[in-house]
Amino acid sequence: MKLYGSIASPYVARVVLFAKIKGVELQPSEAPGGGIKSPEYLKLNPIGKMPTLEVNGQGIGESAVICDYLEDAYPQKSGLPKDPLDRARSRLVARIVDIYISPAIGPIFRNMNPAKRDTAAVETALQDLTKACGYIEHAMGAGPFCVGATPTLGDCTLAPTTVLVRKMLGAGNFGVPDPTSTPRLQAWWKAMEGHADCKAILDVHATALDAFLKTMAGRR
Ligand SMILES: N[C@@H](CCC(=O)N[C@@H](CS)C(=O)NCC(=O)O)C(=O)O
Repeated sequence: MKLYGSIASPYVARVVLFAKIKGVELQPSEAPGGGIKSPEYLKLNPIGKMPTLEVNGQGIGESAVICDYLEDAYPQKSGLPKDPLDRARSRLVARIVDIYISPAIGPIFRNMNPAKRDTAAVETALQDLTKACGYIEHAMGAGPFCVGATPTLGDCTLAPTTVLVRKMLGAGNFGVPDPTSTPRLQAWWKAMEGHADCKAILDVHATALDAFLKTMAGRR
């Protein structure tokens, strides 16, 4: 089994975190053929995005589906809570990240440069982002993690995205309060940082993301 992609990607970092909390060691490596648009990579994953998990020569794309696969293939240690309602909460956090937070990140990411900013697009995206963080808080159960006392799927999905949101809002001078800094989300983040395995992966992710954002800023 091989994971392709860069740890700078929140989608790749999610899979690495999820594998780790399940006791599966999974480090990403460079895409075959030299990149995610190479014919070799596209054969495994025609979507041409990272990550891809290669299992027995077959490619599985989409980070959420890769996490589902890992949960099915490595059931010994679950990455979801035990209680059905708690499982739903953890999955709901992950779903909200994918369908409400991620779409709001795109316009913010493309408008980091204040001199070339589409302010209307940014304003809408920031409002969507703030609303989505509210949905996340509503989906969360008793903490300190998204659901309970240990990290599960929701945490692994939310954490790298939170890193990205904080870095973008910090670097872009958007003049809005960080929607991930509410008391519940701060308590959640503190729990993530207090979890040695999660912190180690999030630190590597954050460093790689810094380098990526610096490269992108140089092109704007
Ligand atoms: N829905 C996909 C999104 C993956 C994604 O957008 N990955 C980005 C990196 S963060 C990518 O590969 N972008 C390259 C491209 O779109 O060409 C997933 O969950 O895996």
